[in-house]
Amino acid sequence: MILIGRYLSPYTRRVAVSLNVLGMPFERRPLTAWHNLEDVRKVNPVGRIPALILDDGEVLFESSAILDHLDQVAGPKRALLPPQEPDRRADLRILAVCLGVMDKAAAARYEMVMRPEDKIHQPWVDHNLGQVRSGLAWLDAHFSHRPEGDDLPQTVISTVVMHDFLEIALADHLEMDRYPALGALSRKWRDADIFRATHPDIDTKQE
Ligand SMILES: N[C@@H](CCC(=O)N[C@@H](CS)C(=O)NCC(=O)O)C(=O)O
Repeated sequence: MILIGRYLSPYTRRVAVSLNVLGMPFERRPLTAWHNLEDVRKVNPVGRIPALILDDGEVLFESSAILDHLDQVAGPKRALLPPQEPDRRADLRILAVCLGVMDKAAAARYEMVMRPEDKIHQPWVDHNLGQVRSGLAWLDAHFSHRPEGDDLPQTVISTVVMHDFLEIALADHLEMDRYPALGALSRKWRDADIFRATHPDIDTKQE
């Protein structure tokens, strides 16, 4: 399998960590829509990362659709998202907030980095950051009630990846110490090999 995308993308990275957790080997091409749009369009008509090229050449895109396929291949006992209700919908709720925070963080960041400085619309940045903060507060309350475990379900993988992304991409705009349960979860996992092997620094060092 070949994973297309850079690890600064939390969507790409959650797929990479999941592949590692499931013990599924993969190669990676660290492309982005900004530097390699034509190549990214060849694997995703919308021109976004991640995409996963399967061994038979079929291409999957959208991180949730890719992860759904990996869970199907892994089977119900190893799947990272519970296959049965009510656990499944409970975890999908958490993932919806986690992905919403990623989307809103990306929107705030794009507004700040893609526009000329005099065209940045600060109310739109603030709007998105407000949504990031309220999503983080909800997730922090959730994880403060969750018993510490050594398992790595998709909810934990995506939350740790999302937390790292915010610390790298929006550290000057968010007060991450307001979310102690998320900080504790991140500290517990971020140095584990399975996360370190996909740290965004890996791509920076390749440049
Ligand atoms: N919902 C998508 C989001 C993917 C996404 O937004 N990827 C970003 C990188 S973090 C991208 O390729 N952006 C380029 C663009 O939107 O032009 C997923 O879960 O895969």
